[in-house]
This record gives sequence, C-alpha cells and structure tokens, in this order.
Amino acid sequence: MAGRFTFTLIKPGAVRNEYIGPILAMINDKKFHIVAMKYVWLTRNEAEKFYAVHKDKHFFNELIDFMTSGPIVAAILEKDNAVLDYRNLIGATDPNKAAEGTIRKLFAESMQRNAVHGSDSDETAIVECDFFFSMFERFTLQDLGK
Ligand code: 3AN
Repeated sequence: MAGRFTFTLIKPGAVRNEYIGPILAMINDKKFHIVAMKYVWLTRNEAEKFYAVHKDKHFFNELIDFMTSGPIVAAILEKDNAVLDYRNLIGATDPNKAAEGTIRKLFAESMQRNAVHGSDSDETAIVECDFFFSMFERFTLQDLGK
C-alpha cells in the first residue's frame, strides 16, 4: 500500500475543542478519501506502544499523559502521495512554525497539544494503520468502485 495511504490521529485537545468536524472538512477539501475511522480512548499501555519510538525522549511521559487524557479519532487516509501531502496539510510539529492555513496552525494549542498526528513515511504509515485497523475495517477507493 506504499504511497497511497497515510495514518492520522485527531488528538484529545482537538477533540475536546470540538475540532473533529473542521479538521475532517479540511481533509476532505484536500481530496483525501477516508478509508477507515474510529473514535477511541487509548489505554496507557496502547499509547506507550503507539509512541514506542519516542520512549527515550524527555517529553515521553507527558505525551502519554496527554494522549490518554481523552478520546481520539484514528483514521486511514488515501490519496496519491498521501504521506507528504498530509504532512503539508498538517504543518510543522511546532504550531509556531506551522505554515498559515495548515491544520496545526489553525487548531494546535502547543508543540505537544498539536491537534493531529500524521505518519512520517510510507513504512510508518503501514505500521500505524495496522496498529488501529484490521483489513475488514478498511474501504479504499477501489473497494467503492471509484
Ligand atoms: P510529528 O507528530 O510532527 O511527526 P514527532 O513524531 O516528532 O512529531 O512527535 C510526536 C509527538 O510528540 C508530537 N506530535 C508532539 O505531540 C510530541 N512532541 C514532539 N516533540 C515535542 C517536544 N519537544 N515537546 C513536547 N512534545 C513534543
């Protein structure tokens, strides 16, 4: 599935601020197809597994506290060049450095509470999609006959 798919999370801060709708609208406006979606509240164990690559970072515990502080929306997105195009749509990790009009510029509260996650490579996207979704929970453009 390399190239056409990426994974996103709408994080607890953005959910709490009622930004699910506006963020999904921006995703649809940029012609991403939603392949899979779920609304879940991660356990600490799940969040630690999802963010295992960051386990030695100084911000790891705070990141896990935040990511388990409320429900999140997880989704698989489909589009040509999905990973890069979605990174461009969400903007830089630090909202102060995010470009005007990006999701993080509009909806992030801080570097940590930065509204959304987006996969950083095709390889990571596969791992992250598989973390949240089985193959029976995915409906690609091809599945829809589009
Ligand atoms: P991105 O989500 O832009 O790929 P990563 O993968 O480097 O950023 O970081 C994962 C998450 O960890 C970020 N989305 C953010 O919530 C948090 N994070 C990253 N760097 C910091 C930092 N210096 N201080 C606090 N939280 C951070």
